Amino acid sequence: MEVQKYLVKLENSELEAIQISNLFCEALISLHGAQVLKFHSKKCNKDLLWLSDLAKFETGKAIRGGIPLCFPWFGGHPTDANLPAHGFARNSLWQLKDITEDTAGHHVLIELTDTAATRQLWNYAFKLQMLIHCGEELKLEFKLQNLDQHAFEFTFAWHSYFPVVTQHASVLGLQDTHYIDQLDENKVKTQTSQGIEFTAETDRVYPKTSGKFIIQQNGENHIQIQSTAKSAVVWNPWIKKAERLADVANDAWQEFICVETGQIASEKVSLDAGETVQYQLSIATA
Ligand code: TA6
Repeated sequence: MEVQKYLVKLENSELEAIQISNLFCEALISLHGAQVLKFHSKKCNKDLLWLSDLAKFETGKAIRGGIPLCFPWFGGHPTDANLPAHGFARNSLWQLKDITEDTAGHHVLIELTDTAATRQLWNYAFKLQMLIHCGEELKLEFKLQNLDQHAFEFTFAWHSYFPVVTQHASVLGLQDTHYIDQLDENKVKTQTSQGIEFTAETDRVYPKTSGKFIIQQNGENHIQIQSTAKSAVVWNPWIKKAERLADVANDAWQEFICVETGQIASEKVSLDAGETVQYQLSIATA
């Protein structure tokens, strides 16, 4: 595996990333967090991911944009508020294991295994692999092995940021599902409308969904999302929360929405010792 030619340094940072360019796409993948930061589809000359202009590339800190991985818990830790929001995977340095190229594009394998640092936060032995396919579509595979003597439970999400004009965007595919409104005392509500439009801060966890969604822009199909994971989250910070986020420009709330997919809330996963579980996500122009 000859990988040096793909490695670049992130802007104003010592952190390394993998730069991919092929017939189908340009992509940038940070080894910190195994995070796809950029994906440009050449077929329709479109960026499929949003990355904040104020994103910081610092060890141990989450990068704002692209596809951060929330693992082994989504949101705040269920019992200890001192632990990092969304777990430690997105704040950890992963190991590059392989980069292959074929007629379908490039395939990048990155791995995270337990360390003394992760065991301080979550005391289990595991191997987590992310296989990232950069071709006509962007495909991610999450493969988790329980290497511990004990079963463990986890929640996770690909916390994907998509470029839109927020006030003219809508999300299709969640009609008639239930969601937890994280901005209204976690009340459980029903998604009655066909599309989700954005007129204020929006932060909804949908535990059980089809895993198939379309982001529309001005009523036209823009990006399609398909996941084998059951849960979804729809988030936009809107004006006030964006002002409180140091790595989001004050007016940048209108540049993106998050449509996240994973296993969250009632859909948390229990994995027996020695067992393996996999999930897939694909993102493409609609
Ligand atoms: O996307 C849902 C969410 O849990 C929101 O509540 C908001 O906190 C967002 O994630 C971003 O979290 P972060 O820790 O990346 O700032």
